Amino acid sequence: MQKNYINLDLDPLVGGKYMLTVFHIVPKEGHDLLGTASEVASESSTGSNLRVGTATDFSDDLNAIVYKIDEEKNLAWIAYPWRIFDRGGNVQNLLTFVVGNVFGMSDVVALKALDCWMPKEMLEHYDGPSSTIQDLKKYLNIDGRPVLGTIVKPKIGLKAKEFAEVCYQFWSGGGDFVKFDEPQADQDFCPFNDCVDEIRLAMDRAEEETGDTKVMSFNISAPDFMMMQERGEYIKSKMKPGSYAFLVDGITAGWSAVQTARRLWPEVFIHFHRAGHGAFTRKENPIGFSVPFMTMMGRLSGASGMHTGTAGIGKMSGSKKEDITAAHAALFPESEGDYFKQEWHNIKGTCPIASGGLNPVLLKPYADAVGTTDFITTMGGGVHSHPGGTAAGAAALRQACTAWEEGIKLTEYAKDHEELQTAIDFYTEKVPYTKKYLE
Ligand code: CAP
Ligand code: MG
Repeated sequence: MQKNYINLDLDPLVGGKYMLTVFHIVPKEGHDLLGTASEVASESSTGSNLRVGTATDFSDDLNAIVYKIDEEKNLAWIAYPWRIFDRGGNVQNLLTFVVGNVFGMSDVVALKALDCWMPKEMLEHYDGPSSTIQDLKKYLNIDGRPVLGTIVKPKIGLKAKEFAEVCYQFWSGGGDFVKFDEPQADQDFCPFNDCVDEIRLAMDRAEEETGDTKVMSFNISAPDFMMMQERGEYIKSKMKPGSYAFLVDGITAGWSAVQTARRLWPEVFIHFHRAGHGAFTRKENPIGFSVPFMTMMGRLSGASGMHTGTAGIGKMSGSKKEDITAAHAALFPESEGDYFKQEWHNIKGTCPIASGGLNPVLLKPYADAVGTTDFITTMGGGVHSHPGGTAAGAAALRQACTAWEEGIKLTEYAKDHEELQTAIDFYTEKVPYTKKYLE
């Protein structure tokens, strides 16, 4: 028990001094919750496992403080003087404190950051998004509906011309937005610059034929930030302004990669892919952080859009409640978590990106669940496996969206929209979880 890290009478809102967090904590056998929480607070702020003689009154005032516990639910509320975090809006440093070493502590058998709250005084030091879903929709001339996207599949293995052809097919079928899959980068069989060049040709062709603007989300994640910058600048040199987004694998490339992209290119939509997040967020994992907590950090880091799951509808794990909480934490000016209500003040919204085992039949259930049209959906298998091919898959997606916008039952609307009818027949058979959503 480290008493210097406990104050159950603390007013956590005093003077906007603290970032507030709530953790699920299960102490190891024979340890109590309050004592263990104080060890977590110590290790994640100023302390160690022993009181050091070198501590000063000033350093003690920077201690994280356990200010509330719930022994029934194994919850502990910890207040962090946000002044301890690296100046200049560094999300990586914040995470190194709050969800860093503590994950390795032998005192705990479970430790998960569930929610957080940040005062206005703190938020003013962080970037948040610059380019937003509103900018993207303005470029795409979209109003009142989500951005309809796909991921080039197979996940890897297409040559540059083949890759671009998939983009062309989706765009020509009526799709708005294509993304690189999360590991697509600069492979020898699909050199990055060649891929960019071919995609520009494919986009010009699709725009010419459809009369619509299109967007490509290029994965610029790279072995170092210099190369990431090189890739981004090459795209800028070849693509029309507004026609591209930069995808960053925010967990594997890192939070600073996201912030670097946000700061190098404030005019570009920064697409935060969260591949790897399951190691922290899955409910089976006792150590980590929740999807809403992670998403709030993504918004703080300046992501314009971030994958937030499919609200229990698609192929990935993730509960409806948690994914919708995360989507709202990303987007809304005021979001309600399980433990805190966050006002985002100067921080613009990050749009939810719904992806993972979706197909045109599943657009409506997600759109109804998330309660906004300011989201992007990306369907890979659910478009490129369409019996009519990618363009037909895109057409089915557009038709499903129109049906939803006009409040027409999908099966009704499909009667005179053959790509959608084919999609319904195909996906209800091939993707069992689809059937229960069919109206
Ligand atoms: C989806 C996807 C996305 C995941 C990401 C994939 O493809 O491209 O990366 O959905 O998951 O590689 O699986 P499909 P999340 O549409 O073919 O499933 O959005 O949950 O981070
Ligand atoms: Mg993917």
